[in-house]
Amino acid sequence: MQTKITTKQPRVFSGIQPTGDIHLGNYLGAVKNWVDRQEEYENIFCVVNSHAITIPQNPKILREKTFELCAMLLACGIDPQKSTLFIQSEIQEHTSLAWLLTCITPMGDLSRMTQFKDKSQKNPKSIFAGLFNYPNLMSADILLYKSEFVPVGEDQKQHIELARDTAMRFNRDYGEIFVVPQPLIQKEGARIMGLDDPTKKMSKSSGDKPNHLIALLDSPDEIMRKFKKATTDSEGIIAFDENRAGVYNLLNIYQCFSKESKEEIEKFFVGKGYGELKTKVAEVVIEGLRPIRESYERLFSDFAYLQEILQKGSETAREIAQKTYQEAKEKMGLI
Ligand code: AQP
Repeated sequence: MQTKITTKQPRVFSGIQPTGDIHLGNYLGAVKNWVDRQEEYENIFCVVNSHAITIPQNPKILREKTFELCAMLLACGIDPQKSTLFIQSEIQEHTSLAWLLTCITPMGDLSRMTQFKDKSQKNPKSIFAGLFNYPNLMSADILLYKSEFVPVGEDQKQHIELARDTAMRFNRDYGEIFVVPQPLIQKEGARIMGLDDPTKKMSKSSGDKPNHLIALLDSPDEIMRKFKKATTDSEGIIAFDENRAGVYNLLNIYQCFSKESKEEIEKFFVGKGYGELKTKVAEVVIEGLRPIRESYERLFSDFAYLQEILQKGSETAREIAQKTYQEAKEKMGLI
């Protein structure tokens, strides 16, 4: 039997790393869904800076990016009246619980994680144990809050499956305390691909390639320029065909912003060329991101307000996290 918690609404937890510039993939795959569904859930969102250091970071930049990302989440529409927002390293129970979970997670399970394989290939000279153990920290993030749902992009599905296995293993071997979480993955936007190479997911860590990603703070001119350079194909037909990754990715992005059906979109583009497709996609993205860019400037300049929200967020989160960690620690026989 799964542990149930009695709140009015089901609880969601999700996080995002301050590893670079938040991009369209992060927004459409995760953050937009957090924002749009705030009314339905009890929401806990976290800037996961302890995850960021699984790849070497410049400490000064990491600090700046952490606060920038907090401001960006508010600019995207995270409402502090409806959601708890905090910075992961402010709550030590995340790393403490991660250790307990590390002690019950088979090495074989961790070595199957595709993110570990991808990221270690990208950084072959700096593969540290933290990167290997990343999924246990993520399980701790989720399980600490007894979250029922975890809204993420498709790339995180495997990690959530691991968190589920870990929760079930702990509950079976030490006693029922954890809720077994479920991923919440939207169909549209779940996997936004790089504009330069639509066979690879859009990723912050590929942000050094000039036309790979659209950052939420890119200027309208930059957005237009990057879309105009997006890789397509030579077929010349504008249709939702998953086998034609470049055009499919552009249409997918268009749909996320325009909210029209696939049929309406295909009808609209009948007889039009790729040049017009790219311009139209860029236009809906520019308009969709405009309010975010404007709010961000305002929010980032009010550091006292930002700190107040994060302080309150930490207090709320800490109360829940301490209680769960204490339960887990006792179950495992730690003094
Ligand atoms: N391309 C994507 N399409 C849809 N969703 C995506 N997400 C990431 N990339 C895409 C979702 O964004 C949320 C936050 O991700 P993260 O920052 O915690 O880590 P990540 O998944 O590793 O994202 P990046 O951009 O690829 O960062 P780096 O390069 O630093 O690893 C998650 O819900 C994720 O699914």
